[in-house]
Amino acid sequence: MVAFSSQVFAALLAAGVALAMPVEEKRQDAGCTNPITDKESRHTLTNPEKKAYLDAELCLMSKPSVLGLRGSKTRFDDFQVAHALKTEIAHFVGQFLPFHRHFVAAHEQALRKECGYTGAQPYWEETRDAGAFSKSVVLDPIYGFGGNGVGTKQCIQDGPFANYTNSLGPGYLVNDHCIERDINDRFSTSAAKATVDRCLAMDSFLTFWPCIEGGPHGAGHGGIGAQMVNPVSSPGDPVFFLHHAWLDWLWAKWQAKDPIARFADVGGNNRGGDWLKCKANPSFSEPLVVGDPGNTTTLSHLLYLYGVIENRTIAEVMDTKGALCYVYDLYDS
Ligand SMILES: [Cu+2]
Repeated sequence: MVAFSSQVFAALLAAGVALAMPVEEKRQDAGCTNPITDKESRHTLTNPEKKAYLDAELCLMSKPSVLGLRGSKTRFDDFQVAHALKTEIAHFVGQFLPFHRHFVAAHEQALRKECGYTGAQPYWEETRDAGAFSKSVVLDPIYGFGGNGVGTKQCIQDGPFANYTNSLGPGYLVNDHCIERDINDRFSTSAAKATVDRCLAMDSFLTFWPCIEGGPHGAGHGGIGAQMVNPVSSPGDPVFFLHHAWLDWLWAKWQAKDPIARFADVGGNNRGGDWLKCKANPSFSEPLVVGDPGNTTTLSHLLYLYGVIENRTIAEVMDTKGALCYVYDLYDS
């Protein structure tokens, strides 16, 4: 198995084979009788709601790491490192969408339980900004994530996260650095309505998932650039979670077209026990019990998250109104 690198990722993007990631809003009672409704960040959230989310993220960044994973200094870093540890087994495989659904929900749950956040997970409907990420209100310096990186280090200069020091990245490096961006409006065109609609028209998970991972996923990563284009360390830029919540919203929209069939529709290649045994770096190994150690991803696959949150099977996250307990407004766009 060839390890990912930012160069490989950039090459894939250049070839139009972008990686995918999701976004959303959600949850919180055991029987899911009162799910949280996730909202579109750009148009639906009020400015005080946007600020509440950003403040909660700053809170996570101010808390010490509780997991002690490699290179992690803060609670925010815990998520970035867990994603790094998952990189090679959660991308370009059948668990891509389920894993990122679980991962974004875990981050939201930390905002709620550890930082008193009471809102929902915002998603960034990137179609509205396709080809013009540089002008998006999501990158507003007051009510957004701040703007582009500047200079040779590509450090963001404004917004709430301008002074945050990432301790991991690029890639697997343990290395203090700023949050970097290198916005590329051309790459962001993969978020265009025509591209998204083509994916939503697919009739099976085996065609829908690669379409999302290859087009819209790459739009957010390549369009924001720098930190975000690195498949390992991209969650070091907090906009990652709005990007992946959007992909999650798209998956939920696709599932809602035929819920009985699509809440059970998963598949694709898998990296199970045999592959994990071969991993060169034991510090990145997962337990060999992953639920489905074969070569095909099944509903039994365990979405192992290194203690960031309780592990779930894919079956448990297929319907957002299940264990994760959140819903979306699945409007047409
Ligand atoms: Cu990812």
